[in-house]
Amino acid sequence: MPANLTPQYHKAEEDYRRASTPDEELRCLEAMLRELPKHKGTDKLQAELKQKISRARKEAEQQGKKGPARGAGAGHRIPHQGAGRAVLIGGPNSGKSALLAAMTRATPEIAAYPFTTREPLPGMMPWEDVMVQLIDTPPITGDVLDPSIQGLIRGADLVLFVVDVGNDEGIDAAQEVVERLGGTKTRLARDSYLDEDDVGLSYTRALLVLNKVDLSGSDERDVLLREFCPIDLDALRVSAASQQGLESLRETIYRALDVVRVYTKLPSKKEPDFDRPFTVRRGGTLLQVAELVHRDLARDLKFARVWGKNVHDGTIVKGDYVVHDRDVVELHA
Ligand SMILES: Nc1nc2c(ncn2[C@@H]2O[C@H](COP(=O)(O)OP(=O)(O)OP(=O)(O)O)[C@@H](O)[C@H]2O)c(=O)[nH]1
Ligand SMILES: [Mg+2]
Repeated sequence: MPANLTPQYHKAEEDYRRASTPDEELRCLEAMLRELPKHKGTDKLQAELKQKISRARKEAEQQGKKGPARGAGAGHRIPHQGAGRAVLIGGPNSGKSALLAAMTRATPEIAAYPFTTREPLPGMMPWEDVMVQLIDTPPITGDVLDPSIQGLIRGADLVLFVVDVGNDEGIDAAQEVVERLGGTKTRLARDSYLDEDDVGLSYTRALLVLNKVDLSGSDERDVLLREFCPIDLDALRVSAASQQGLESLRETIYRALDVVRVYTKLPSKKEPDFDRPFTVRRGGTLLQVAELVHRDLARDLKFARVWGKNVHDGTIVKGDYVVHDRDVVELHA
């Protein structure tokens, strides 16, 4: 990779990874080509992008003939909220809705028969002083994959793959989910990234959530799952019913989002607003924080004073300052 790719290029690339329809993929690839600095060092990348665009165009045309694209449907309309989005997926009856109900104030239908959940449903999970958006989804089986789920997975910051280790059927159901997703271009992995060679093949960071550990035999099924199902993900053992492991699940979800919290302070006020931190991805800049506060502020930002563990109190910084967790910034326009 040439070192001089612009932030605009990286943004287009990130949008591409999250694209949920072939049409969107095509638009993002075109944006990447537009944003790519054109010189000798990027010749190879330009050629690769053009090839991908041509392949994506064909896929988009075929999709156009086939009808509704993956990513279409209700899930597409749920706006992003909070510090990040984690999507609960899994086989029928695994306890996705029970987990949503246990960790947020949402009130999904929970029942002992499969296909209870028909539409994606969001809820907000509090963690310390931030909120994380969780989304419950309809079940995935060998035969059924709701078109909205792939779009939700690709657009998620994190996927929670829920497996029922309280019943033998849970292991088979998990295997079906892995196989079903394996036949698509939407895959789960330890990190989110794009396949360099295959157009539209996108990996989303995921955690394995082994649910119903309150039931007997869950330990042995945990071992069975690893033996028979090729899932290379970090796992947590929880129970939506007894609440066991939920505190550590909450924390793991928050940490996996890899965001930092920044508190803003008005120049005219003595105290920062500690109620409502803004969050940006680790490595994010002051300018990104200013954008979250107000678009105009990002445009007009002159400097900021920062208080935090990594700077002297009141240090004056510019928009390119990399913010740290729990920094307090006083923005001056
Ligand atoms: N013992 C026990 N039962 C649970 C637990 N979590 C969920 N259940 C039960 O498992 C059944 C299915 O739970 P749901 O939350 O509806 O499962 P789901 O994954 O949303 O199911 P679908 O919407 O059909 O995909 C219900 O009877 C729940 O009460 C748990 O941790 N322990
Ligand atoms: Mg459900």
